[in-house]
Amino acid sequence: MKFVDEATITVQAGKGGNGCLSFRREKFVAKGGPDGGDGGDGGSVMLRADPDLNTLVDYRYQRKYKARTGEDGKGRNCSGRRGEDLTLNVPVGTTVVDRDTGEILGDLTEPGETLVVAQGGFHGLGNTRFKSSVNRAPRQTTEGTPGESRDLRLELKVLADVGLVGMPNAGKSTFIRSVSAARPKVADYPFTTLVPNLGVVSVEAHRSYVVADIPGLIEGAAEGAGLGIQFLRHLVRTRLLLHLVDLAPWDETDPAESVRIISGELERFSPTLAERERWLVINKTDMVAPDERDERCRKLVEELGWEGPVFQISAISGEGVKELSREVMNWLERQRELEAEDPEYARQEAERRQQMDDEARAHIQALRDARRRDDDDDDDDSDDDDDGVEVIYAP
Ligand SMILES: Nc1nc2c(ncn2[C@@H]2O[C@H](COP(=O)(O)OP(=O)(O)OP(=O)(O)O)[C@@H](O)[C@H]2O)c(=O)[nH]1
Ligand SMILES: [Mg+2]
Repeated sequence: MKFVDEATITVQAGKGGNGCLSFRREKFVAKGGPDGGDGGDGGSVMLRADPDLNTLVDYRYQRKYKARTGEDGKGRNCSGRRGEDLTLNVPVGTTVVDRDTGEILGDLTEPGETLVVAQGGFHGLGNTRFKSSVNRAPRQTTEGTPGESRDLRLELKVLADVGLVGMPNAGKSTFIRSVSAARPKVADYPFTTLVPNLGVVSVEAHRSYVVADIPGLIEGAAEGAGLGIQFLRHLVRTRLLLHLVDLAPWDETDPAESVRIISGELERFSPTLAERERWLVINKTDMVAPDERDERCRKLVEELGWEGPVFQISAISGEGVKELSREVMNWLERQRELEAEDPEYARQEAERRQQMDDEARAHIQALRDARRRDDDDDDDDSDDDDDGVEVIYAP
């Protein structure tokens, strides 16, 4: 299934049914009273987080969604039937943004969670409702109100505790294969991984965490080079980043330099993300003679002035992998405890996440705008993205 982490759709709720104007007509009853029923409410459009979905691909093909209109009221005081709601299933981890206002309408992070994204119209009243002692034959009714309509952007961010970052070929996918049952492709060329992969790492029974392997980053990624940085947004929900670096790259590039490049890209993408807990994981230690390993790693750490935790592993042989995995588990558990025990800490953490999310969204939007400006230079009739919506730029 194609992994798609962004889609734009239009949702339109149903209009409310109109109230009915009607009078009772019966044999031998000269003036029957009013009997016009109310209309039915219009159907709403809702989104529901479905744990069995992991892509927004369906929303790339169909973009317009409409809920049913409420039925008009009828005579004999019959109310119209309400319009059926339309429920759209989206993957857990989908954020819903109103494209016109930029407002975040909601974040569907729990399986089964639902969110009304377009409220159905309210029903109109039939003339029965207007009967009073002074007006026994009211001719008044009201119309159903229109349903809400919205342009939405759906953004999927995978839910993982740990994110892997690093240059292409650093061994991120090999690492996730060695710690979990996930089987992403591994190859000796850059950009093997094109979409995020998730792996569940079981440290022991009932102790597990989720790790996300995202495509490699290169210098200039924050400005769109390589596969760009839109994948970085998947990291904003993680708590811990593992920064993988190849200790002995075949092209003899300097490992310290590649660590710095990635740090720079993270910083440009989201300063808050760059400040998150990040551990240096020096990979491919098997490529260096045992008596040189420690010394080369020490030099690397010293050159970087790295102050956080450092691990040496060989993702391919599995050396050091279990130890790292256990440390990750312990750290995550401590973190969860802290959040559970200290409401102030939990509040700050939520704030940091929000900050990362805002920075990520602003950065991606800026890139999108820049791309659009480039397109406009080439072609004056160009549309917004590829969804056929015409954009009018404010002067
Ligand atoms: N010798 C050795 N080779 C490794 C190790 N880890 C990964 N490799 C090799 O390095 C190459 C790249 O590994 P991947 O896991 O695909 O790297 P990646 O970081 O996922 O790369 P992208 O998906 O392109 O970003 C493959 O040929 C792996 O077999 C290791 O610990 N030792
Ligand atoms: Mg990979």
